[in-house]
Amino acid sequence: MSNILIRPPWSLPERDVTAEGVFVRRREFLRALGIAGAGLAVPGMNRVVAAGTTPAGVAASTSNAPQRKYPALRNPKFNPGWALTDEEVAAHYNNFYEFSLVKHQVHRMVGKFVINPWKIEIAGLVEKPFVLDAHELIQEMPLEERVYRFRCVEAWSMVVPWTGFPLSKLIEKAKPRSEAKFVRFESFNKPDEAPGMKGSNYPFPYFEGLRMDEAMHPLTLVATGIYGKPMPKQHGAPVRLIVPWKYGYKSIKSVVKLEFVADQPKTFWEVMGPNEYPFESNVNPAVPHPRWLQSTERVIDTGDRIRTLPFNGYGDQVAKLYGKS
Ligand SMILES: Nc1nc2c(c(=O)[nH]1)N[C@H]1C(S)=C(S)[C@@H](COP(=O)(O)O)O[C@H]1N2
Ligand SMILES: [Mo]
Repeated sequence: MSNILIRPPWSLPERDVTAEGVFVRRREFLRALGIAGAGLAVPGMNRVVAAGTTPAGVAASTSNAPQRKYPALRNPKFNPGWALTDEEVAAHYNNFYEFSLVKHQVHRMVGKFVINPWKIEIAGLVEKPFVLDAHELIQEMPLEERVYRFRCVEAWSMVVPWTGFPLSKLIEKAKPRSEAKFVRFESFNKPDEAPGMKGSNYPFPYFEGLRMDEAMHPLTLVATGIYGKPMPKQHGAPVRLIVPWKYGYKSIKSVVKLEFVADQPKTFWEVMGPNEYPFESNVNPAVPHPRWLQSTERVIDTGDRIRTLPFNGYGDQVAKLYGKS
C-alpha cells in the first residue's frame, strides 16, 4: 500500500486539549514535513491508517482538491477558547437531505457524489454573468481557519474549525449591480449521485437566500474545509456557506449557483413550512419553534445541554443589521 497517512503518537482528539494547543502543533508538524494530507509514509512512526482515511479516522469522503492549501492558518480573531466538537462525531451527524434523512447515514451515502470538476454559476443582477470552477476558486483565494459555533434549529450544536474565505470576496468578483438586494444560492441537482433526491417529494435542488448586507457581513463564510482538511462530502463539498448567527439550514451545502436578485427569494425550508422556517431565521432563544424549544441546545459530542444565545453568540457583530444593539 503506497498511499498511507501517519498519525503522530502525541496527536490527541481536539476536544481533549485546552484551546488550540495540539491542533496547532499537529498542523505545524505536518507542514514542516510537507505532507499535510498527502500520502507519504514516514519511517519510525507507529500508527498507520489505511489509504483514504484522515488522521482522525474519519471516512474517506474528502474532496480531491489539491491538498497543499490545508491546513490554513487560524485567524486569531476567530479563535475563542472553546473546546472543539469531536471531528468524527461531526462527520457522522449530518443534515444533508439529498443523501439521507438519517443523520448518521449521510456519510455512508456520499460515495458516488462527484465533486470535481464543480462549476459555480454567477447569475442575475451582475455586470456580466459567468461560470467559475470551485477548485480553481479554492486555489486562488487566500484561505483561513475560523472556529465558529454552529446551531441547528433542531436544538443541537457544535463548535468546529471551518476553512474558507469571506463570501464578500466572491461577491466582489461577481460585481453585482446596485439593484441587487439579495443573493439566492442553489445546490446541485444530481439524483444519480445523491440517493435521497430520487423520487423525493422535497423541492430539490436545495435553495437558500441572504440579504445583501448579510451576505457581505465579514462573518459570512464560503467554507471549503473543516478540521484543517478539504471539505468532506457529507459536510457540503466542495464549497458551502456558513452563516454562524442563523439556524443551520441557512448554511447551504455544495453550492452551484449564486444569483443576485432584487426581491427576497424563497428558501427550501420556507417552502416546506413558512411558519416554521422564515427567511431571516436568526438564532433566537426567545422564539420557540413549533417543534423544538430554542432556549437550550444539546452539544452533539458531549451531550451537554447549554443555553442558546441570541444570534448564536454573535450579537455584538450582527445585531446592528437588524436594528438592535
Ligand atoms: N444542500 C443542503 N444544504 C444543507 C442541508 C441540506 O439538507 N442540503 N441541511 C442544512 C441543515 S438543516 C444543517 S443543520 C446543516 C448541517 O451541516 P453539517 O452536516 O455540516 O453539520 O446543513 C444545512 N445545509
Ligand atoms: Mo439544521
